[in-house]
Amino acid sequence: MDLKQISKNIRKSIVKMNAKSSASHSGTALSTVDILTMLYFKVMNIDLNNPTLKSRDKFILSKGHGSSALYATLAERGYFAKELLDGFYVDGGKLPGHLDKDAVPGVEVSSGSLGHGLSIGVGMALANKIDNLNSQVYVMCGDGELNEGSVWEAIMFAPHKNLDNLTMIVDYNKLQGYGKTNEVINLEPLHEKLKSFNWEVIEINGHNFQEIEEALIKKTNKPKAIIAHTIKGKGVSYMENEFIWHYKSPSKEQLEQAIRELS
Ligand SMILES: Cc1ncc(C[n+]2csc(CCOP(=O)(O)OP(=O)(O)O)c2C)c(N)n1
Repeated sequence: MDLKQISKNIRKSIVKMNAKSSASHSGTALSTVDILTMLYFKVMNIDLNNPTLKSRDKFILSKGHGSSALYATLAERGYFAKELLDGFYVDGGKLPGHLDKDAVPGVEVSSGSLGHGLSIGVGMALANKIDNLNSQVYVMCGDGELNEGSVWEAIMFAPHKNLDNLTMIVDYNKLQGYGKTNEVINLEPLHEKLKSFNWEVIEINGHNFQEIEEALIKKTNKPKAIIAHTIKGKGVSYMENEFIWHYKSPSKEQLEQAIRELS
């Protein structure tokens, strides 16, 4: 399986979807892609013949405004037909702008209001323990999302319940909705903070497949936090690290350039 090719396909779908619907959040979606690719194509225990099997691993995209990335990944993996991606965020379409678990196959949790995904993941991981299920729960949060106090309640609770079946991935792209994360509310020293809350903390380059895989499969006896250093807009030169692509939608010419670069 060529993970590099898969992630390129997903990135192409994302820019097409956002261009077609004039939607925001292209940069948001693009920073997550290599991690989503590794989860859905190599690491997670999922069965497309039985996608709601109780013992499946679960992924929650808590930064639900990056929905186009999860939809594109689920379609690439075969949860639904790729044609459905044309109905992203448009009248009559089947894929809502923010994630809705009741509308789209494979979406585990509705999100978009930031700050809730980790608490839901904690609940799922705790339920797996109670049910003696050997399943993993993965939650991806944005760095700006970590400004929400509710996230830190979940960060306190997970080690209290020894949730070694829970992984939080921080998509640390250093930008958020209104500026740079270190200027809005600085998270640093994030590694030390999470460690002091009794999490196992691993820092990686969130675009390096080997580092992503090693971090995801590493067994720990505590909840695991992966601080993934990423680039907002990764893969499309004019979007990389450019704050404005939190909001802008690619024009026809910009879409063509993006597709050329990703081909
Ligand atoms: C509770 C809540 N408050 C505010 C917003 C508006 N909002 C949407 S995206 C965003 C910034 C998120 O930044 P980050 O988590 O770093 O995600 P990124 O897009 O940079 O990956 C904000 C504040 C929201 N969706 N939910």
